[in-house]
Amino acid sequence: MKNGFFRLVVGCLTVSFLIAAPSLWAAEKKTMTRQDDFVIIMGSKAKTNIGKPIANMSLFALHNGQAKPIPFQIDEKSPNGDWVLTTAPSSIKGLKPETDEDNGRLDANDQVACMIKDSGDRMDKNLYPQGALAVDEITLTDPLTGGKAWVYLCSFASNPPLSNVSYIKYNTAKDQVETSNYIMGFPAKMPIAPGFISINGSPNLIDRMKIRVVAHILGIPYHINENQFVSKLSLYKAGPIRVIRRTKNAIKIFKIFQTPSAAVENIYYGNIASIPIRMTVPLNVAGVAKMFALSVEATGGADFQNMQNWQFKSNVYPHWVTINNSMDQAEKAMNGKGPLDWFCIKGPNKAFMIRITLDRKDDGTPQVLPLTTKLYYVDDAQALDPPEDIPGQTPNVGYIIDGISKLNKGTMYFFATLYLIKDYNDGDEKTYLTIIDKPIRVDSL
Ligand SMILES: [Ca+2]
Ligand SMILES: [Ca+2]
Ligand SMILES: [Ca+2]
Repeated sequence: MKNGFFRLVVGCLTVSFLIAAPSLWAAEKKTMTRQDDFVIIMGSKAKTNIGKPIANMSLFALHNGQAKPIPFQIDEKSPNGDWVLTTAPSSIKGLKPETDEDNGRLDANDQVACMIKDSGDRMDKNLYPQGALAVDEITLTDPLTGGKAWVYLCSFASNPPLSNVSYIKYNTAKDQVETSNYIMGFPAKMPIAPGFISINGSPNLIDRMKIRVVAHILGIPYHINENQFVSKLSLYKAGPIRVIRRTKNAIKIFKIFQTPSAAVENIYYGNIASIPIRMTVPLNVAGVAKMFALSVEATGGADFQNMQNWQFKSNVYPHWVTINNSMDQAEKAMNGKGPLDWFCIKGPNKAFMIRITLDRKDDGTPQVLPLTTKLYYVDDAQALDPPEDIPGQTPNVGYIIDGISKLNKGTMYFFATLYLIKDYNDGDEKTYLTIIDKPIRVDSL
């Protein structure tokens, strides 16, 4: 009797352990607290789905015990690493949409994009979406806190279940991207740079983006400004997570000579605009510089408007100064300080942050360039800075880049990232800086 009771208890314990084990596994909850990052999963990480048609895929996350499709998109890159852009703007004739060489199948260099806020708990296999033929479990880890979350890339026979949520819209008629955080429009004359930025309902904050270069050759100064850019809109790819938009750009020098045109793809998310630039320096500038006594100083940034009484801070002087059409002692002192990593301008319920990254390649590996950055800051409506559309600098903020004449031959990477922040609270820039500094780790089996 006693023995029988004992056996019964042990039996029950074993049975309840067997039942508990899978549910304990499934109960591995999301501990990731990051909200603002986008996540890029390389095709190479989706080993079960690789080679399958992208049109049959969907991305899932587990919320409240249920697997649900989340917003995502898959963007292809060609074997040589160029974006495959599938749509031509209706305003432009003669552009041929592109296809990847595998004709729409997932391969190693294609990218699955989603937002970290949509990730979920870990999913037990018995909760995998019905009809899924292949599932890749992707683990996302915050390297700062160890917080974890999961998403699941799934292939179906056809008609994959999709989320109907979208974070961004590309209005091709206006050449404008629209999100709940911001609207950014591009002038037909110079579609590479925004001429209109509204954050969280603000009026247009941009006079124009400015690029000013002064080169001295044998002591003679040459000036280049953004009016000498010849920029043309090209193909794009739009999805619920991001818009990849290509322009083709050349620079006119001395009104007669035009550089070869280079394709630039800017990537717009719901809260971030990413401007990666890959430049190939065709010759050893340092050698030429010595021969021709060449020195080059470039300033790139934005001349703003409609920012009266907004506040400004940057890593070179991390205290708020006020934009009020006058340069106080602190503003004068910080102007010209470096190295400049980021600056942030805040207004009521919103902020605009810009960061330039020169110290890494597009895959995140370190890059060493002889370039230095300094803050350019002028808050003065009387100080004209032509060519401009709104006279005066209210404020005009940017990066002074030095050392261009020391560049060596080769390929270099240069990223500008714009953060368009809705409901900004003082100190939020820290969480936006971690997006690049401590990127979310993406792992798969
Ligand atoms: Ca590819
Ligand atoms: Ca492909
Ligand atoms: Ca101006």
